[in-house]
Amino acid sequence: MPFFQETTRRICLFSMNEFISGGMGGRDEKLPIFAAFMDKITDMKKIAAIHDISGYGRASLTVAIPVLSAMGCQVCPLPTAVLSAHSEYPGFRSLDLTDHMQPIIDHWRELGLRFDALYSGYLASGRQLDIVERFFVEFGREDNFVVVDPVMGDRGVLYPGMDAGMVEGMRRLCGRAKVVTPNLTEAAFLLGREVCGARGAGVSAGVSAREAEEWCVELAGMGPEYSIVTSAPAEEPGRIATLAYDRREGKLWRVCCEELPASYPGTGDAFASAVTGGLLRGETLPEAVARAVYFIHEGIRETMACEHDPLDGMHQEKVLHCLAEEVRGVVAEPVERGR
Ligand code: PXL
Repeated sequence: MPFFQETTRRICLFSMNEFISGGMGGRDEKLPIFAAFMDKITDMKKIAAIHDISGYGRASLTVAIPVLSAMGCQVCPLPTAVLSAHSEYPGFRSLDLTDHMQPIIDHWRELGLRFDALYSGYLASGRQLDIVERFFVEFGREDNFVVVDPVMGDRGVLYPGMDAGMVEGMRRLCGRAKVVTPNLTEAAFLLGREVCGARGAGVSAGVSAREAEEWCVELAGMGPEYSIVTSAPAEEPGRIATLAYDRREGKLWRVCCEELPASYPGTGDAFASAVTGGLLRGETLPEAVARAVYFIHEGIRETMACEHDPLDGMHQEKVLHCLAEEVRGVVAEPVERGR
């Protein structure tokens, strides 16, 4: 079956989830799931998304915009840099936009813009950290929230261009956030923990499931209400965990799934974007995290099933429907602490 027909068929066949089961306002009940989902959105959320845009390789804004759009949010990009391709491609070129960020913010102030979420990811310089921090202070309100995805590294190492100063700055920025979403490597750098056990190896090498849970709780001590750690080890072999801690409730959640033998750049951006969209939509922390894990897991499975260049990222285009449908086979379980 040609690609388009197959995708359309799948989108149409997915069972209606509870989000769309509450009445269709006179429209046909068998509307395709995306249309039905969008019909329900009457209060369009606006997100200021502060990331680079990488021309090639799915990462940052190239990922965040489609994910958040598919969740019915308006994305307002504040680009930090334009890259020829993301920084894992050898020889990438980068146009740093530090000097252009404040004029964009100034115009947004003149326009009187208000955002429902302020969401930062990859930042290209130390000065950008200061600009973003001031932006959070100025545009943060009682009724919006800040998400910081402290994009710095993976598999035990920092990305090219990241250094101790950037780590320190990210720590400060995390202190301004309601939600932080580091992977295990970034969590280690933020907490000043040893990461050499994981260097270049499987992400979870050298860190136990229990230690990763402690890191997740400790991150919330830096200020955020919700700390989420991805690519964490699970207790059962062959599985991988995403951990989420709600500081106010004192509750830790674990979402486990099968560890697939592949990893793609940009999946962290897709994950953080899906969590942001879910929270904006009114999902609870465990609901938003379970949906984001489901989306990424399905995306990795679809990518592995196709001929692909791993550096080019996850084939998210094929699984955007996961953001609107019922989550299946992935659950957030409460973790009993101090066991
Ligand atoms: O996916 C994180 C990311 C974002 N932006 C750029 C990157 C990366 C990861 O490699 O290189 C430019």
